Amino acid sequence: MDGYNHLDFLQVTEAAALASSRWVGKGKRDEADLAACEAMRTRLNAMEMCATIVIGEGERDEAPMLYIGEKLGRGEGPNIQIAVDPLEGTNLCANGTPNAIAVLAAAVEGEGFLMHAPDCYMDKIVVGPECQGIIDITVPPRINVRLMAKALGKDVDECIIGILDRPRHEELIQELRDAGCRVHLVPDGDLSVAIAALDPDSGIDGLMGIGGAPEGVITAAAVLCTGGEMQALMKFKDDAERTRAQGMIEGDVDRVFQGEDMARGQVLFAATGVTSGDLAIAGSIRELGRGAMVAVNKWDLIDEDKREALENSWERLDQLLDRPQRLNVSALSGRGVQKLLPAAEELRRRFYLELPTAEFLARYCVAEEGWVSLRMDAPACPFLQADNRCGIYPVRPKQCATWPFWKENLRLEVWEESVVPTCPGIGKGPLHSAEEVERIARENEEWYEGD
Ligand code: VTB
Repeated sequence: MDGYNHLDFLQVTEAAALASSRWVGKGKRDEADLAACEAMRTRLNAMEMCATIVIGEGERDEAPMLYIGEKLGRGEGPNIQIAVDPLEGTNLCANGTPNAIAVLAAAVEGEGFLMHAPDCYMDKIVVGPECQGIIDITVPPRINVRLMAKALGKDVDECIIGILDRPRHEELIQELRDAGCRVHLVPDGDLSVAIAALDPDSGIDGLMGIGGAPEGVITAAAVLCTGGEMQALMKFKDDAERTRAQGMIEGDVDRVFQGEDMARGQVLFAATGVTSGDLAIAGSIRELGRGAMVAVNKWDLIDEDKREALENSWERLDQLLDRPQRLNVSALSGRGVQKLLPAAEELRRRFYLELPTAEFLARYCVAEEGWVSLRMDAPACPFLQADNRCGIYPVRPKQCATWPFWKENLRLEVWEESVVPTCPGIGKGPLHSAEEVERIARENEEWYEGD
């Protein structure tokens, strides 16, 4: 996609990744997906282009944002077709496990092509550049893996194939293992596995198995951009799915699809990690309102090119985290390592109070009727930050951690008159059962009484 600012698209996936990274590990896949969608849509809409979503969150009636056919952009500039997956691996994000990414592929109409795949399954095989020209999805997987081993100059025993962990893959997994191959099972996200397969240094040699067809088209865009090979077969649940596909795809829908049948010409591919890489960490650090120190290991061993790439990513991190302290160290030669502990200590001191108890009590607490509590006269809690978040959240006092489940709040009038109007979290987050609420209140009280 010449003449277009590629970095704009990278910022789109970065924005989506950053937005969803705030939900990493929180068990809320829908919230994470929504955050990614909103961020991605806002960014795309601000770009000078007439864009149409060709692969997105679903059909218009089932997805409010980034649905197939949605027009985005400022309405001037080139006509661009965009395939998006704002959060590929919503479960991975919700569970805090690796491989969740924000991803998109784009093609200027007339210059590039992205297949409009229906939301059905697709059997895929993806390999990196060294295995280009040797795979064939119609032959048994054990044959493909033998050919791959030969091309890679290693034993089958050293080959690693990534596969989605699903019952439908039992036979495939068994066949590969019987052939001596190693299988890397992932709970979700075959697109990330495919990206790893394209990178000769990732340790994954190939992707096999059945995943989503829309993800397959975005994978084909990645293959086109980085080199490597992909072949696929559409898998239909029933005739209705096949008929629908026939209306969307040119040619025989039961043929072997080569990567170029799904993405060809001038195509752009952009992806940003959500649950791995610096952005995810940056997101959670910001979420907690904390500071960060970054240690760059093996600094003295990396070559000029890598140093430059590192400096560039450092600049991004620098903006995201508001100037984190950076240490260049080398665990191998020991250079700079002695600075790590004092720097970590300093960081801790800056973000958590280290005060003798007497001073803490005098500065931040009041004693009333035999109870010691945080003083709220400053004008609010002394630890409330400008962004309305708790400045000492991970170490906040019990009274805050258990609020509003205090015994005195568990009366309807008190709840309605003083808790509901003052607590922005009411009605959000997980639902607690009555027994649980009572248990928290009881424990809270016992804790204070025993104090
Ligand atoms: C596939 C795969 C994706 O979800 O769509 C999968 O391509 C859904 O498969 O990468 P199941 O119906 O078997 O759960 C992902 O793993 C994540 O979006």
